[in-house]
Parts: sequence; C-alpha cells; structure tokens
Amino acid sequence: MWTKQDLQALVQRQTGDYRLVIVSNRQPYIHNLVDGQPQFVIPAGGLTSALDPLMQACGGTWIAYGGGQGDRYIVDQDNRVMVPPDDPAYSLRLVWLTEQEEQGYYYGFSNEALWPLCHNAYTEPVFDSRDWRTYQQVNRKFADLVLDEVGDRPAVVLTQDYHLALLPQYLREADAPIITGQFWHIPWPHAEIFRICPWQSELVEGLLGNNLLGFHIGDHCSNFMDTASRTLPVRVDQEYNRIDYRDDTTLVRPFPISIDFDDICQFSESPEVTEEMVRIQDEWGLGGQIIGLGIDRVDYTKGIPHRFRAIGRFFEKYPQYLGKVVFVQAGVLSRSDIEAYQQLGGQIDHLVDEINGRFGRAGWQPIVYKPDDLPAVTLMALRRLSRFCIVSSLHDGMNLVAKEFVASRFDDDGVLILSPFAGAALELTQSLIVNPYATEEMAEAIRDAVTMPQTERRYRMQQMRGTVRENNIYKWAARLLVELMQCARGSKVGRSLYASAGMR
Ligand code: GDG
Repeated sequence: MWTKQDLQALVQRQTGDYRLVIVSNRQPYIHNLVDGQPQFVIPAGGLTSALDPLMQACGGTWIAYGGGQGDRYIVDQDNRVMVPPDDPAYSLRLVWLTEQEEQGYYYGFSNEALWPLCHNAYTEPVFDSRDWRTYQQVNRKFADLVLDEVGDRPAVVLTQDYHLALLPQYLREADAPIITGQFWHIPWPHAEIFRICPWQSELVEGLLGNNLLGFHIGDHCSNFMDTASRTLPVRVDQEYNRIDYRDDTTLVRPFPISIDFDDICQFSESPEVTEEMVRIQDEWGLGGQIIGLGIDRVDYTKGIPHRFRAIGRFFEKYPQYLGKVVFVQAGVLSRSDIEAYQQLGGQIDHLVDEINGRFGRAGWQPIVYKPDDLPAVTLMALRRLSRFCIVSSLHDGMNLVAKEFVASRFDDDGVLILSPFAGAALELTQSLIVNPYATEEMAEAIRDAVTMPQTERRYRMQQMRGTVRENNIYKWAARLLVELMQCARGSKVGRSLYASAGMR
C-alpha cells in the first residue's frame, strides 16, 4: 500500500533537478478576514482533498488565485506564503484577479460554458465571447507567473482542471525547460457534444501543449482523443493513447483519483467523532432511526433532486418505514452567483418542503436538509451513523464522496448507493449501482439498503474498502509523477539534463 513516505521517497528519486509546480484556480488554504484578522479555511471540493496531501509529501510551489479577503495580508512581496499554516511544507504563490476577470473567467467561461459542456446533465452551456477573451487573458496571467516562478531552471508543472486549458500551450510557446502535465478533474464528453463549443480547436490545442494529459477513466481519454482527431490535424495512436500534433506528442492516460484512506479511517475512529455522533443524534432527533446520507456540493450534476424524488417514492411504496428512516442531506452551496445554481437551490427547497409536508408528522421529518457547510467532525459523525449513503451524480469525473464514505466505515458496515455515471462506479462495484433518472429503481435500492442483512453489508463494504485502501491518493500521485518523469526523460530538456548528471 502506498504511503506519504513512499511518495516522498519516489519524488526524491524521480524528480532529481526538476522543481515541482502545481497550478490551479483554487488555492488549498483560503485566508478570510474574521474580526479584521486573517483566518484560513480549507475549501470544500475534490481538488484540495486530493492534492494537498501530495504537496505536503513533495514540497514545491502551488500557484493559485488569491480569492480570500485576507490573502493580501499574509503573503510576502512575491505574493508567497508557506502552507499548511500550522505545519508549513510547501510554498503557495497567489495570482490576483480583478472582479471583472473573476466574473468572466471563473463564473463565466469556466462555470457557465465548460462545466455544463463537459457534464451530460442537460444544462445548456453559455458561450459568451467576452468571457472567452477574459478566460484567455487570465490563462496568460497564470502562465506568466509560472514562468516567473520557474525561471530558467528545469521544472515539472502539473496544471489542474478546466479553468486552465490554455495555459500549457502558453508555457510551450515560451520555450522554457518545462515538462507539462495536466489533470482534468471532470469528464470529457463525446466529440458530438464538445463540438458545439465555438472555441473547441483553441481549447484542444491548449491542452495539447501538455506532455501528459490525465483523465479519471478510459472513456474520458477516448472522448478527448476522438475530439482532437475531429478538430485539429493530429495523428492519434489509439494503441498507445498518444496524440502527435505539429512536432510534439501528448500522452493521454487514465488516473482514477482517490483519497487519503488511512487519514480518513483514523479520523473516523477518533473519540471526537464518537462524541459528535452522540451530540447530533440527540440534537437532531436522529436516535433509533435508520439514517440515509447525502453529502455534496450543491451542484446540478450531483442529482440531488433525483435522490429526493426516489426518497419520496420509497415512503410512498413502503409506508411502514415512515418515522423509522430519515435522510440527512448535507450540502455546501457553491457558485451561487450563477443562475442555474440559484434555480437548483429553489428546486431543492421546493422538493424538501413537498416531501416533508406530505410524509412528515409531529417530531419526524423524512428529509433533514443542512445546506450549511458543516464542520468535518459533523460530516464524519454522519458517515458513521448512516446505514446508507447515496451518490446519485448525473455525470461525475470520479466522486470522492463515495470513496470517503467507504474509508470512514472501519466497522465494515454501511451500504453505498452509487450512480453508474460517476467514475467511482468502475471501482466500487460492490455498491448498489443505480441510474438516478430511474426513480422507481432508486426507491428499490433504498429499500434494499434498509433491509440488507448485516453479513452482506459487511462483505460488500470489506471488498470496497480493500479497493480504496489499495488505490489511495498516494498511488494516484505516484503513477502521475512516474509518467510525467518518463515524459521528462524522453524530452529534449530531460535528455540533456540526465546526460549531464550521468543518468540515463
Ligand atoms: C471534482 C469533480 C472529482 C462535499 N460536500 C461538502 C463537502 N464536500 C467535500 C467532499 C469531497 C469534496 O467536497 C467533493 O468532491 P467530489 O469528488 O465529490 O466532487 P467535486 O467537488 O465536483 O470535484 C469530481 C473531483 O474533482 C476530484 O478529482 O472526483 O468528479 O467534479 O471531499 O467531502 N465538504 C464540506 N461540506 C459539505 O457540505 N465541508
């Protein structure tokens, strides 16, 4: 099993004279102002949970947008601060954006165009040419800071996600001694879908600035290669998953992302979590009930209304569970400036009212909805208290909530109900896999979870825990780094560097 220490040793062996730089839109530690004092928070989202342990293990620099009100107070003259704040291990360097840049690049092109375009969730993308120009401009700004950070020393730059699709091409144009990799955290859709984007060639070309391009699963790799072959004069080698464009090659590989299994497991066993279980059972009136759980960023790709409809149908079909089963939905609101998210918020509130109004009775409600960004200890207590957890994504690159649920169940209990449209479904095959659009089948899956004998729950959970324990975040990072360093060895920069160091 891969550990932080194994990864650290691997980094030292593999990266040699290369500096490691991660670039992403969101920073792993945001500083807000509380009573005039900067205080950090760790943002909710898969990216931080996945990459912070990697950077803590490897050191290096993480470049990101300084979006917190307190950020300017804690950086030095280079806009740099060491993090994690309580145990500094790597350097965080911030890019500043104007309000107009944040609007056009982040809310606009990234989240109103690319996010819906890449997820088959039937929300129409908005393609606004001003947003597109701002997206280009901000990608340049990030590229300039990376080039400043790297100077003329050889570096491995690992870019994250869909906010920065053009950056690798800008780095390549600068002809710096940089090996570039990018991990795309969301799905890549079928070429027929992607072609509606007016700037599809520019985006694909931007991504082909990478030596290595990673997606979660093979289907997303195939979709990207297909899109590239229909968009630009490229040569695609299907057997080796590589794309030749002009004089350069991009390797396209699946790297299913994961979590720090041991860390989550240990936290879930802590006395702090046990105390919190007692508190919330008592204060939220959950005692003696079978608990179902959802934990999500409130996003239209996560299928939250779909699971509520299935819960309503479950109570309609099986009224014997009224007063005995309760579904707790924790959610952190995100991107609430965007209209589609406001509509989703309204739709969820309406459904909760309708279902609770229809089935609720004195002292009991079928759905407890907490869109409150609950503390980590409360979320962990909920995972441990639950009989089942529902992940009903309409489309999802991976979905770390599913893996976190499995990692937290050291008692080998609990049932996972999982959408086949989440990347995680390829690994977590002992979950109850059910189409979130099929309300009837989801209601049946809820009944199966509620009535499943303990021996079967135990068997399924043990299998899934074995899979997630083995394929943890350190293995993901190690595989990505090894592939990147292989690209480095094969590159012009790498060949001369390794030759001068007497290495092959
Ligand atoms: C993208 C891709 C891919 C969720 N609700 C709350 C909360 N969370 C935390 C979870 C988990 C993270 O946020 C969500 O990660 P996901 O993977 O489920 O989803 P995205 O944010 O959409 O992430 C996804 C991921 O990148 C990694 O590559 O798996 O497919 O879409 O860690 O625990 N945290 C808090 N309150 C909540 O209510 N504090």
